[in-house]
Amino acid sequence: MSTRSADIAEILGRELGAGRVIGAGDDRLADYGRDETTPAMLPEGLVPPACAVLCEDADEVAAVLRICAERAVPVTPRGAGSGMVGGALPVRGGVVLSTERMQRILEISSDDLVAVVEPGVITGQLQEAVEAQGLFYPPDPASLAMCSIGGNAATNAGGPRAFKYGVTREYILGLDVALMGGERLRVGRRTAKGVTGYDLVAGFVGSEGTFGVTTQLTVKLLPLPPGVSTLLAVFADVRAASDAIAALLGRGIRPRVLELADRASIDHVRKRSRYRFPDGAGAIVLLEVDGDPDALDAQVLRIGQDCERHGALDVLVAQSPTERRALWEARRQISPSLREAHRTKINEDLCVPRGAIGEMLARVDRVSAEVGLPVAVFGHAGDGNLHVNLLVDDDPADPAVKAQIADAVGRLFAETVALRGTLTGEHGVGLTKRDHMGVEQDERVLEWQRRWKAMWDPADLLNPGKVLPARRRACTE
Ligand code: 2HG
Ligand code: ZN
Repeated sequence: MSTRSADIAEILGRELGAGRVIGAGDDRLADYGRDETTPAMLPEGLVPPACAVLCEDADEVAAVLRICAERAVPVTPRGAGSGMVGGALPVRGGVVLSTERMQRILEISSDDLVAVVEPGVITGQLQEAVEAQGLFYPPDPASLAMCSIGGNAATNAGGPRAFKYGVTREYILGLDVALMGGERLRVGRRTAKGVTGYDLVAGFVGSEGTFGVTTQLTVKLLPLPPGVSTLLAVFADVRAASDAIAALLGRGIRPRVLELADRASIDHVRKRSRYRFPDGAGAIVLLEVDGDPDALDAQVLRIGQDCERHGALDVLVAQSPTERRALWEARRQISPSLREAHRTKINEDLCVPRGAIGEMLARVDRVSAEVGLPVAVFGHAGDGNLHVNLLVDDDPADPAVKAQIADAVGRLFAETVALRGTLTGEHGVGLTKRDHMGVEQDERVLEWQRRWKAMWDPADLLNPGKVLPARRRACTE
């Protein structure tokens, strides 16, 4: 049975209650056709949603997936809408299924070191709730004040602390998911270890809402580190900073955070920042260590001395929790301040092997100069994960500017892969990188992924058009 998209809002309203459905004519619907993705990065011809459904529990999620599957209506799952690659934007219209109202923290167990949560829980709120009990949920995407744990699982989000603690996948033990058609599954476990069967959790995490919709997560917690100390090393330029990073990594130094920002990023964020970055800073490296408070001072001193030995012009240690917060606030404001200052920012989150960070930065500079687009680079340098932002002030719809952007992005991806890197370290593929997947992955690898997707969603109705590019040729091998 096929249903006109106009009718689906009415059918879902009848099933779930009108209060759950935002349909055509409601101003709020436009919000469900956009997220934090730069519009110029999106392909043309996206069909906006016919309606958005604000589900309140797993039964409602399953009902939406059943009703839409029966009527061949596409469904685009959505968390908090903080994604930067268009992963939660409908391509073929249909229904946006939002989990934003599923916000309950169902359990925090200090005995088992787990929390059980609904997908709409805001990541920063989960962190506060567990920290109040002396526990720790490490993944910290820069958007943690607004992003949701379900969206983090869908994209396998990272963040600064991934350097020491790893990304979201390492903290998801178990998932309840609803599949297109309405079937519900519980995958994974609650235990610290477990190897029973294939690791379906690992497959669902990072599948960008194309396999199923998460309705509950069991996440792993750690004891809260008793002390934290943050320091800022200032360098003459990004080259000096990346040489120092290489030297620190080579010496086996493992802070929990090792972030880099270049001059352009620092200069942009000054306007929005309470933290006063030293005048003329050409690059900064933000480091943070945690652990036994009695041992932290010595650790910080050693790292500071190492930074100085490797070219830092200055090393500043945050003297109070307020100063530390201001520093982090400034770091998290880099992305919004770049966006605010330019007509368009094209943000890629390239990731190269740690040993290639310096070379990648040099290649980024070369691409920027050759293509004629200024660039700001910052991010999770300890992981080789660089947020390369092309800053565009001309009209991105102008065909010449469009071609310039496409040229720059194509070259950045080619350089990344040439250095044995990967196109996205944490933001995901979504729509913006979908058609570049072939630069990194073999057609046969893509084909196996298409088969995997088809296993969960044979009619291609759940978040269609994401992650995997259209088939280029029949796969015969
Ligand atoms: C960050 O680390 C985010 O601040 C955003 O991942 C990155 O805008 C960006 O390029
Ligand atoms: Zn980031």
